[in-house]
Amino acid sequence: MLTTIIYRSHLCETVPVKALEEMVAAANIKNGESDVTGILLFNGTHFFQLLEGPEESVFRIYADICKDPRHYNLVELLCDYAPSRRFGKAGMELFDLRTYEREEVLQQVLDKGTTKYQLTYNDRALQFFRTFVEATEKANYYEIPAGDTWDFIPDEDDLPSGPLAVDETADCGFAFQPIVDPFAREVVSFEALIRTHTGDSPQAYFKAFTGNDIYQADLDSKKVAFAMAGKLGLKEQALSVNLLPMTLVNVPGAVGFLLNEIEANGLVPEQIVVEFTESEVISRFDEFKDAVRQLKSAGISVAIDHFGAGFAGLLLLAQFQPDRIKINRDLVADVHRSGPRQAIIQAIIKCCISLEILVCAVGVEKAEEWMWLESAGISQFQGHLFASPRFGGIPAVAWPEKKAGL
Ligand code: FMN
Repeated sequence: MLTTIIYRSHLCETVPVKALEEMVAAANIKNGESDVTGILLFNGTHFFQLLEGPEESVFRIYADICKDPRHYNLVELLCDYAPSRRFGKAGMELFDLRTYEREEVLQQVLDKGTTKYQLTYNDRALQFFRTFVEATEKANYYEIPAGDTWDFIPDEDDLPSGPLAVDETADCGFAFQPIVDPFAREVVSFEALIRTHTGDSPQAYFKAFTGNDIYQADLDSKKVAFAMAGKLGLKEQALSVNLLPMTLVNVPGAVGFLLNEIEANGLVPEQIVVEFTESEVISRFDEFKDAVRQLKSAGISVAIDHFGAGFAGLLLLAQFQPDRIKINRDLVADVHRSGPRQAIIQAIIKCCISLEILVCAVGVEKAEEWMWLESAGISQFQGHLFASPRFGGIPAVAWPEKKAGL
């Protein structure tokens, strides 16, 4: 199937521009043999390339290009299919934008077109060319250093002394995972993640319940969460717990129960954040709104977890504004390499800035993801890169340290 990939990248400082000619000559032969066309633009700093041809060949060549150490910060902007080739000539062509007038280079690209009437500016691929040539998106190119610029070393000295807060007699247990602000070197809050009493998964815990019992179990488990948090001495930071929206609707006196348990364990409502999952919010919106009203009037904050997972989208923020949102891990994964993920996260951030909603990125596993998100304006992170959940206790945080000599 005829496939088009467009990406943008940054030339390494150590690579002389002259060396590009040789690379293009070799690529011209390789592309020609694979029936692939590569139109490469270079503006003195950044590359922009369109690859077009049979799917398997385009993916193979693109995989080689991604591994090429002569460039970095490669961001895939488009991966699409087309009925016919935009650019007939297989091979490779380099346009050095410094030697062309802007309009001229676009015209040159259009002149490569197989059938000119197809190359209209309605075409997304062509629009990407125009945007790159006109440099209108440049403010959004976050130039992040290589991931190995940083060491992430767990700070064991930070660990509280004393035993883990596991209660053998309770039905369930909790693992605690910090949400951190790495530049401030600060733990801003903890999330209590439900487990069985032996530390097994949430699914293993909830599978014992059917029907409405699940809501009672959901609520009762918070007694254990607050007791463990109290024992662990989480007095300063915020504490997030997850709740099904229907728990507040179905279990009479649920908010009163939460407030009692919060107080009984030396905590205050203002430090508690109740997280609702985006999908559950959407399927029961009216009930959810009522539950939120009750929580907010008790002083408890509300967060939407898994935001952007595809159930609600930004419309949710028109209907209800939480105190914070947690961006879904599927959006965060490899964000530094993906134009679409970057565009969506930037839109979420922009919205949340206007609405004064705090944004946290969840599931951060790579230094590059963290650096890109930090450049985009996020300062709170949760993920294995910094700390994995620890059953019954608080894990050590691996704060980023710049490697010596970098
Ligand atoms: N190699 C290609 O075969 N086709 C290309 O279109 C192509 N474009 C490239 C664009 C840039 C910006 C850079 C830095 C490299 C490009 N390369 C291209 C080179 C590949 O990354 C890689 O070096 C090459 O495929 C290795 O080929 P070989 O294993 O046959 O030597």
